[in-house]
Amino acid sequence: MPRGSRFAFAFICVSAAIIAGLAATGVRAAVTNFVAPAGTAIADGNIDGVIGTEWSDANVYLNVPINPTAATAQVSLKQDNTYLYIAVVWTADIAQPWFSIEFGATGCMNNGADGALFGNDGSTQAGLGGAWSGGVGLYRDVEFGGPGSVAADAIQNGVGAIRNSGSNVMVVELKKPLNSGDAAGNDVAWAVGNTYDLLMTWDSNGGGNPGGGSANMQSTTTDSQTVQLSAVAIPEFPTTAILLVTVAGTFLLVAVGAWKRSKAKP
Ligand SMILES: [Ca+2]
Ligand SMILES: [Ca+2]
Ligand SMILES: [Ca+2]
Repeated sequence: MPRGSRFAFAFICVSAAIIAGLAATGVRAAVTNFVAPAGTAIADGNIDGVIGTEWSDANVYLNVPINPTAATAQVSLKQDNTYLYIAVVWTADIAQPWFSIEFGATGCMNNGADGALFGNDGSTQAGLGGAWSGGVGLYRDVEFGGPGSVAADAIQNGVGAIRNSGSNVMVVELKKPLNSGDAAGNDVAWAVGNTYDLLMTWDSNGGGNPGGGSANMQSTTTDSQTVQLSAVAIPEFPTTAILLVTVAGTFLLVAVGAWKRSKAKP
C-alpha cells in the first residue's frame, strides 16, 4: 500500500474509533428500549426533582415518546443491584399534572401491575397523593387492579419526587427497589441481567389534577417500552474521549509531517 494510502487508512480507522467511543457514552436519541447500566447509588435526599451529578453515570435517552404522545421526554436510567433509578423530564400543559410508571406491564393499569405515581393531588381518589407544595408533588408506591383501579400500597417502598422546574417543565426522579419483598403491593421482583416492560403516562385532564388539555389523559396510553438491567457500567466519557482525541491528533500530525517530507523530495 502506498505511503499516502496507509496514512489515509490509519486516519479512517482512528476516526471510526472516535465515533464508536462517542456512541458508547450513553446519550442516544429517539429510541423506545432502554438499558439501565450499573451505576453508583443515589442517596434518598438527592431524589428531589432536580437533576444533578448523581445522574452522570446513567444512560440518557432523548425524545422518548410518553403517553399521551403529545409530549416526548428525556429519560435517564441506571441501577445499583438494589434499586432502579429513573429520571424523566418533559413539558406539561399545566403546573400540576400527574405522572406514572407501570412496571412489568404493557397495557394501561393492568391488573396485578406494580406502579409509581407522582403528583396526583388526590382530588378524585383518596390516598393516591395530596396537595403540591412549592412546585413539588408527592410520590406513591401503587398497585393496579385493572382499568380504573389503582390503590396506594399499604407498605410504601422507594423514594420519588416530581417538581415543576418552571414553565411546566416537569422533573421526575425515582429510586425503585428491584425487589422490595412487598407481594401485597404487587411490587416487582426484578433481577439484573433481565429485561422488563415499562409504561410511562401523564395526565392533565382533571382526574387527580387541576385539569388542562382534554387530550392529555392517560386512557390514550398505547406505547410501552422495555428496560434491560445491565451489569455493565457505561464508559466514562471524559477519559475515553480525551484518549481517542489524543491518539487521533498524534496520527494526524505524523501523517501531515510524512506527507510534507514526501512532497519536499525531488
Ligand atoms: Ca436529584
Ligand atoms: Ca407497589
Ligand atoms: Ca410496596
